[in-house]
Amino acid sequence: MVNRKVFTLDEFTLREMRAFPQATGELAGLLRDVGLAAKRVNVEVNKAGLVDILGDTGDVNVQGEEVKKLDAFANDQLIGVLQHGISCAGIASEELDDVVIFDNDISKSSKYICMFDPLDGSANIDVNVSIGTIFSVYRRVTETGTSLTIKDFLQPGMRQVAAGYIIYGSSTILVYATKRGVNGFTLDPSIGEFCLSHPDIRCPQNGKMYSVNHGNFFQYTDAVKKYIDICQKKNKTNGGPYTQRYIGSMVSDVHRNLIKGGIFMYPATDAKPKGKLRLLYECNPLAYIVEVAGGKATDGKQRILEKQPTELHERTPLFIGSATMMAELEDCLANENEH
Ligand code: AHM
Ligand code: MG
Repeated sequence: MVNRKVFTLDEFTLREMRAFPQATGELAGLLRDVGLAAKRVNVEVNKAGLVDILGDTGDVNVQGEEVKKLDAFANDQLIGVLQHGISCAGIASEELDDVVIFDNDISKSSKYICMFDPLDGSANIDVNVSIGTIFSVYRRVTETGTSLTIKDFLQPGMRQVAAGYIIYGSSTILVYATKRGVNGFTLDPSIGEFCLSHPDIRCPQNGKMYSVNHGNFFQYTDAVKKYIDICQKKNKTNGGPYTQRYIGSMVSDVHRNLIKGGIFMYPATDAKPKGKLRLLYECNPLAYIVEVAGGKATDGKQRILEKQPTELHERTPLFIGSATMMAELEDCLANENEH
């Protein structure tokens, strides 16, 4: 039997690069670096439950290394590969208060910056539920060769050059988008390569799943409650009632909805009037991916990708998913926004 050709992540990004004769390969290099960090994180995530069995509960493991929490480990891996790569001038992370500007000549002359949530859904680590890494790539706005400034990081999401995520789940998948499309690569553990498994992902226009934290229901606005009510009822046009799915790892909920069709919501609540999720490294990258795939993402009033960030760690309400479901939601929110 002749095996069909399977593209690895590297092959695929290099092939894509050929479409741009002026491309330098820096973006392909950056994606390869993120893929490398993801493989290392994957190894640690897969043995997360073994720490107790092996007795590594103290601060130092059997190799004499400090035992790190997985989110801190993921953060260090990403910074390590990007800092020592040739494509990234600096990073921002959910784990760090401030940006990290790479202060070596190669990094300074790189044209990209990267922002990430190293381990989204980290409350799920201890209970074997899927978690993920989310990342976002921008071209810097300051001159290459100079030091980055905060301006390089506070760019609206529509300026993203690429965005992606990795889910450490029943299998490990890396999905990334550029303006040319969204593609998914499943890790083949036998060869340690991400292989193209989901070419040209399109988000179904409609879906039957909605994802929201129902525990917060009484803190939502009337318009959001009204939409949830629609989700739970049968009506002629939508084929409802929809199915409720909420993992508590947004990256996994959004991935499922991207493949099967659906909507994910993290609205403002009384306790969190700006919502919970972070604009720069959670909402923007997922909004970019979902929009390139044909879906939509808003904060209830404005397109997520058009929001001008003012702070590195700012939060925003998020509504994201299949275009028809988003239109149905926007109908409910329209009245509220008029008042
Ligand atoms: P994290 O980055 O600290 O993991 O927080 C983000 C997560 C999302 O993945 C998830 O959708 C949400 O928080 C769940 O929050 P809640 O328990 O309030 O519903
Ligand atoms: Mg997160």
